Amino acid sequence: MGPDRSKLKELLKKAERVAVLTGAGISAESGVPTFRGADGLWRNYKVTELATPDAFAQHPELVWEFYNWRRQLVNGLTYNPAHKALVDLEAKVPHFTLITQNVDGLHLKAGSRNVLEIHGNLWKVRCTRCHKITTDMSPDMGTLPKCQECGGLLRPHVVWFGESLDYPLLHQAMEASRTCQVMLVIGTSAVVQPAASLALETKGAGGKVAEINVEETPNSRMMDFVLLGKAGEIVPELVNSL
Ligand code: BV8
Ligand code: ZN
Repeated sequence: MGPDRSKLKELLKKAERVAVLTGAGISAESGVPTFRGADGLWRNYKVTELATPDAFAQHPELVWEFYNWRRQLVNGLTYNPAHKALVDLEAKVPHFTLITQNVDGLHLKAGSRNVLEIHGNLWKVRCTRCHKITTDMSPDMGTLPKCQECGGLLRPHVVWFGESLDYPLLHQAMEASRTCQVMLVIGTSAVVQPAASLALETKGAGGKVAEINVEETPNSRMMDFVLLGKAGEIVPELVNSL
């Protein structure tokens, strides 16, 4: 284990408060395609244009096809050793917060408890008329699913580009970032805001930040530790040695 990792291990051992931020890269080894991996495209549609309120307003069937495709894909997959190791880390640290950009639900499936799904969850739907939020695990919701309560059109309960995050959740994520001694940033390209700025909150408050990724990102130069490699290998090795 290099000098960097042993120093990070010492910090994690002593830390009262730890925060973790994850992105699509932590689910890559489970078979969930990353956004960058697919060049940000689905059927030649840019995801940043498809996952928007405008696209849903104009083409709700197409947007539902996109989310049903992801439901069917994720439905057949499960968590990997990196997700599992974070469950173990949560048990070893007095105050632990897991902030995820992923909507695949694999952290909760692995058994993580204090999880902030700041971009929502693929398995939840919200009525566009009465705003009722329900969990529906069906791999295919059909083209234009309707609300059981009021018959209104349902939409995926995820945060689309151009939409604000749920404020109480974002506030919790900011608080956890500002008050932790160590933040692990795992498998994210650090492009999408405001998630990409959470590590800055930790640094600004005097905490240490460590990036775990198969490659460098725009945030690497501001990191205290950069551990290059697969999350499924590095995270279990780091946590099991604590
Ligand atoms: C908002 C849910 C108020 C839906 C998602 C400031 C500047 C510029 C733009 C903006 C700005 N502020 C706001 C914006 C606009 C926008 C934004 O950031 N745009 C980007 C494209 C520039 N932000 C918003 O719209 C946010 N809302 O700010 O509201 C507002 C509104 C308008 C204007 C101003 C303010 C809402 C953002 C949330 C959007 N919803 N998801 C869905 O999933 O369908 S974002 C979605 O994309 C994910 O949740 C995630 O956040 C992002 C993808 O990023 P990653 O998860 O990092 O995945 P990626 O594939 O990119 O990278 C994978 C990484 O893993 C890579 O680094 C790779 O090397 C690594 N990796 C791969 N394999 C492994 C690995 N690492 C380790 N191990 C491996 N095995
Ligand atoms: Zn309704």
